[in-house]
Amino acid sequence: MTTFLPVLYSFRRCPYAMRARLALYSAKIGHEHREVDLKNKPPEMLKISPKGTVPMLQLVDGTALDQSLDIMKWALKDPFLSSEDKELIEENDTTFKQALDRYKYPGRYSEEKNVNYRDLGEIFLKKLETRLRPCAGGPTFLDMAVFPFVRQISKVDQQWFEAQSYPYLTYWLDSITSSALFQHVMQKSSPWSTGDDPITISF
Ligand SMILES: N[C@@H](CCC(=O)N[C@@H](CS)C(=O)NCC(=O)O)C(=O)O
Repeated sequence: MTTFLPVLYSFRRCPYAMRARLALYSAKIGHEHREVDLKNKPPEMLKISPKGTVPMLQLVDGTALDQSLDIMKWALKDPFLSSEDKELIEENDTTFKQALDRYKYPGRYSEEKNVNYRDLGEIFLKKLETRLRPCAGGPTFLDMAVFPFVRQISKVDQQWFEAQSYPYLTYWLDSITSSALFQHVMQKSSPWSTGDDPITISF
């Protein structure tokens, strides 16, 4: 018998795809995983979502969700988000992400002279330090939405990050990084192409 499942087009290291996978796996939503080679995107994906970004979740009715936050909301059944959480996610996806990219890849973007992008990123980290705590019931929507990006900045220069005073943020990062959920989400797979055996994620 053929079972139809949503299909997730993903890229292991993409922080947007990571947050979508965290939500799908924590909500235990069975799906087919298709790893995408971003330099050679599958035509099946481009056909239903021509903008060609990952993550993209194709629902069983054919609808394409091509924004990571929409995938998270769908997986977590439109959870209530406080205005504070919404603002933090918005800041993560705009000013923090811009600073992160410019700090991580100096020279790749148009950068303003004399701007220290790591310092700019720290404005957000300082807010998170007062806000985030590991949650006994597993990561919250906010945790999953910002974690992949905070993890990235902590790894650009790990020695520097560890020398800063972010005790709560560090504890929060470690608790998610060492979780079974995160290990599951970060499993490796080869890029998918037409005709490959499906990789089914089931719970
Ligand atoms: N706003 C999108 C952004 C997704 C995005 O930019 N993903 C990157 C990979 S991390 C991508 O697919 N870029 C297209 C490419 O590299 O060709 C979302 O939240 O899902």
